[in-house]
Amino acid sequence: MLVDLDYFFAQCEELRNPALKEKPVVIGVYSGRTEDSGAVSTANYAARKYGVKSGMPLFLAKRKLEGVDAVFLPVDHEYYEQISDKLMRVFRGYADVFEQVGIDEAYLDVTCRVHGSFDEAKALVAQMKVDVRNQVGVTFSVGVGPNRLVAKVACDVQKPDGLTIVRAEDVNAFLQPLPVDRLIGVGRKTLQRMTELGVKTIGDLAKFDVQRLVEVFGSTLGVYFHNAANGVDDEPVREAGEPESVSRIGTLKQDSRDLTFILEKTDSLTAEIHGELVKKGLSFRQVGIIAVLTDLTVRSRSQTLEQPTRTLEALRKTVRELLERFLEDSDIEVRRIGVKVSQLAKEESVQKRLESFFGN
Ligand code: TTP
Ligand code: MG
Repeated sequence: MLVDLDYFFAQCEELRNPALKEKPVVIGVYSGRTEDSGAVSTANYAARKYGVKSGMPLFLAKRKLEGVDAVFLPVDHEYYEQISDKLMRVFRGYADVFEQVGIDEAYLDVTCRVHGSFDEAKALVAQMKVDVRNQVGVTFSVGVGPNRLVAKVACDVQKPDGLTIVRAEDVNAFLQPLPVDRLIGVGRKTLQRMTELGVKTIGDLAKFDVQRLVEVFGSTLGVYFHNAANGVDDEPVREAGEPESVSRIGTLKQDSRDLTFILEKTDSLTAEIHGELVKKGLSFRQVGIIAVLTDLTVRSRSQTLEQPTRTLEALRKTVRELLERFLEDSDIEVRRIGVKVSQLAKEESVQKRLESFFGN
């Protein structure tokens, strides 16, 4: 799920001065040249009714609120950071894996603790809303989906104090009618280009020839847009500051395609990798091997496990399976062999996942 605080800076101001709740409130970044030069940082929903928006010049916001009993305040970042820290601590407690992505936004992977059930996710959000109201006193909106991308788009659909749940089977019906700039990465320039191509909705983009997209936007973006429009996103939620992967590679004493011989090498690589994971308290969910062959071509194979794990046994078993399959497919000898683990997460969250999984 994605959680995003409602009109965050302005809501923080309401928190320390509840009398503001009755009025349109505009938070401004004052550039200081003249009294009204600067831009709107955010505004509460009462002010938004008058057409005030983030990024708008302050003088324009003032004009829109002329004759209205509105309040204009300068940003107080330090105070908002304090509230944000408090909120993030609460949110973190509801996640298997937690990733803060902005001062008022965070992704929560809750898959294990809700046993993959959207109904349980809904109940979890209800509990979280009460908890945050009691502990901090603010409201937020939530999007729940089968992946990050869908959760993010869902969160923007209903605000403030919203909750939008999009189940796996409803992803396409949900995304298709929405304007294409609801997708992350479709900014003003991209939107313009897409409009020229006749792409208005996410559905238009999903149907658009992927080859053409690659020609227009390059392969990385082109493929991303195609996948995103189809609701496809494999990015894991990741704790900040953790490496994305740990890997080791080594050269065989002699070129070989003998399983036992190569396993001797991978066993020492997996031992090193495992040591590093233990030191950092990380679990892994994806295992890959990479082989440099005698003709210097590079091949790789990978596998995602059903559960995150941290045992050396599981790592070795998966490496062995990958290697067996690889050797069946290839008749060229291996010169160098590497092992990589990814989709890493803090051990404690695995513990929590297991606890919630076994219901204690
Ligand atoms: P947002 O979450 O984009 O906006 P919001 O929380 O004010 O409103 P919403 O209810 O739609 O989520 O941004 C979080 C904070 O970041 C926002 O309160 C102020 C700041 N911000 C700016 O300073 N300038 C900007 O242009 C935007 C978009 C946000
Ligand atoms: Mg917000």
